[in-house]
Amino acid sequence: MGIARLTAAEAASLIKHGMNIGLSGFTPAGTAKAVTAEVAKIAAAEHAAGRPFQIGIFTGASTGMSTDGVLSMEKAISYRAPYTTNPEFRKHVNAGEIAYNDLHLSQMAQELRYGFMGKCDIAIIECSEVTPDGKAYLTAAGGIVPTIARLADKVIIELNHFHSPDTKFIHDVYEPLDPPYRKVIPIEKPSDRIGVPYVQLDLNKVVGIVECDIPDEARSFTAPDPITDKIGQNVAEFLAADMKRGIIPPSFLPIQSGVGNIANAVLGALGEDKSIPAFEMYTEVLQDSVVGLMREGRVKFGSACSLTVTNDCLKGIYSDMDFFKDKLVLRQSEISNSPEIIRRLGVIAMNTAIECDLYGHVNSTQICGTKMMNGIGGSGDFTRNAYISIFSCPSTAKGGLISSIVPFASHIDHTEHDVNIIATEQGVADLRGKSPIERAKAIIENCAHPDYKNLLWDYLKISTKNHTWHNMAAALSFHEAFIRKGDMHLVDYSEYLK
Ligand code: 0RQ
Repeated sequence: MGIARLTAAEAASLIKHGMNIGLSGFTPAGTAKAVTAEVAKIAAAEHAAGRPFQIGIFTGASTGMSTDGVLSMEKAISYRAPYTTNPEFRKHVNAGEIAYNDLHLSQMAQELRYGFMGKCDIAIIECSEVTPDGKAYLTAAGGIVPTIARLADKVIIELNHFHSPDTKFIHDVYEPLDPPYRKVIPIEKPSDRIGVPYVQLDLNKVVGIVECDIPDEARSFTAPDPITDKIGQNVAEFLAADMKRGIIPPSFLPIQSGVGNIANAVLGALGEDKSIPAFEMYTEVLQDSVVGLMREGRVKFGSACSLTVTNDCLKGIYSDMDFFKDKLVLRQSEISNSPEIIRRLGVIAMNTAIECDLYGHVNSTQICGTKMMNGIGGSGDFTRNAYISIFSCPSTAKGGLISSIVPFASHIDHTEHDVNIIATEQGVADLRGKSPIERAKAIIENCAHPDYKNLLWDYLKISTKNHTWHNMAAALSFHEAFIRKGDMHLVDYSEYLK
């Protein structure tokens, strides 16, 4: 008999108002796309008929236009977790229309299993191949698939022929047990494999296969510019110096690198700096720059949750699988981002900040403390457990009207206790082993833009000089100046000293 074939519209008709759906994928890589686009059409029709239609979404990380994008536009999402980068979704979240639960990515699968987020009704899983006995081979990401496939009442398979069936060579599928039965996750080096290359589905739950041929929806990057190049160079020189001093072993340590333009540029610079030996990655996303570095022999091995690469890059990997299959492994997000493994391997974590404050608190998510940008993603999983945790960002944003170094972060994702290094195009502040005021001085001296240095020194002068120097009335004065006057340069401390 085999598994039934369904059209995307037939599969979408199984999804009803009030249901929660679980999606494969991690970033737009490997996300189910065909059925959700049809769900958006159902939502539009229901809303036009005056009926409610909204669903909850559980997934690995961000998705793309065919998922978060079209569903947000149709106001069809009531709840979503975790990370997202979609601009449409951002608009609707910041309008207060969607309950968005922004949690550490390593925790997503286990929080579903623990029952923190309610029931997963239907899982939609993108595969490159599925066998008659229910072995599903995933595409460009590991995500949270074994968990949603097990928890959901029904499973829909998107068999996406855009992906090569050779993805079977790069997956290592493993789902841990929950406490009190959880075992050690036996990864001792980035290349260790601990599972099987497929997700075993329960055929009683599988309602059908939707065949499609849809490209992944990863964003392309803006080309590096002099600022991102300089940040990358500063980070690379800092790491090379730490190796020379013996802080990093001569064989180097595995690298994690976050998403976005800056992360991509930092990694490129690291690859070019030949004083750093060829290294391994233990990370959540592999971006285009890493794939190039693998071909050049600068990256020896990449362990990740997803191939968040452009489609050209992805096709390049698929057509060269003999080269890549022993240099790449894709894992579930709770394994790629596992605190246990990150701490054991001594991963060097490199993520991007929106803003950093004088004491090393980092805001990665919310503009001026209120407007969601993307989410914390895996940056917290890595930062908290890293051998060295690095945050980089340009010293200013929006043409210089915003200083990325502020007296007090308007929202804190990573605390002063977890952040070791801040790097901007101006230089690098090494916060390790320093007291709060020593950190503040290092950050102003090395990282702040020259236009903002005096304003930051003046902030310390008007601060109460306890263990942490602050003037609580003026702590958010930079943000207030931007909100009221459109320019952080226009901060006026006299307003707070009356
Ligand atoms: O705005 O898009 O309007 O131009 O933020 O900034 O400089 O292009 O940098 O693409 O690397 O993104 C932190 C958002 C940086 C990202 C963040 C504005 C800036 C621009 C984007 P425009 P850039 P990037 C792994 C780990 C959190 C999650 C994470 C991120 C836009 O890296 O989401 O690290 N990180 N996960 O102008 C106002 C400021 C600003 C600012 C920047 N201080 N105030 N706007 N911008 N700083 C990934 C996963 O977990 C899967």
